[in-house]
Amino acid sequence: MRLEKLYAILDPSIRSDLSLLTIAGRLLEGGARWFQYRKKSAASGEMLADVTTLLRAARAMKARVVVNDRADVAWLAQAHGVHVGQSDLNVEQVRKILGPRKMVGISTHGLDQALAAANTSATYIALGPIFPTNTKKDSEPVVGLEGLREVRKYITAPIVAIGGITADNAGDVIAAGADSVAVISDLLRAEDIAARTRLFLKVLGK
Ligand code: TZP
Ligand code: MG
Repeated sequence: MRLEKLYAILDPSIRSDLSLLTIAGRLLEGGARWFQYRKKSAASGEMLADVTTLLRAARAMKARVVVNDRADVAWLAQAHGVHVGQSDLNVEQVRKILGPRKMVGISTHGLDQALAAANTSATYIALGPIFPTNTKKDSEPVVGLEGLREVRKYITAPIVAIGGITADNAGDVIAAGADSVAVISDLLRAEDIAARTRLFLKVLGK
């Protein structure tokens, strides 16, 4: 499965002045075509409604939506996949629910976890935080570009780098071996989200 170079993480808590659909619309306008819905505080019913709305907008632009954590919500909404962390349902459990064709991604924080993930049917392996970030309060120690290079040596599966990635450092992250970059704050906090998205895609060579 070919992955987009930019993975926009839709965490609406970052931009409480804008609706989820407004944020998604601006990202789509800027050219983003791969999203993760991540709303830690939402009740299940709200998540399903959000993902359904998001999918309608995304599908019109041939964009994909992955749901953080929740295979039940992803299945009911017929989203494109699920992203799990180290303590969530594991990749094969999610795959049992979603089937072989959906995307299942997993967060890893270093070489050991990335190697373990490479032995699963994960569609992509997220690695991070690459740089310090304030967005995830309980984040693991920084992996760094050096850590990313090391993981790249051993892993052929697509690597999605995450954590502290900006339009300024995204080029270095790709040069260090990432296939894609996952971004929250540098996209969502931008005054002009569509313009920031365009800048990212330019830096990423898209
Ligand atoms: N996982 C590792 S770092 C992180 C997540 C969800 C947060 C990334 O956010 P930002 O704002 O792009 O640093
Ligand atoms: Mg999780």
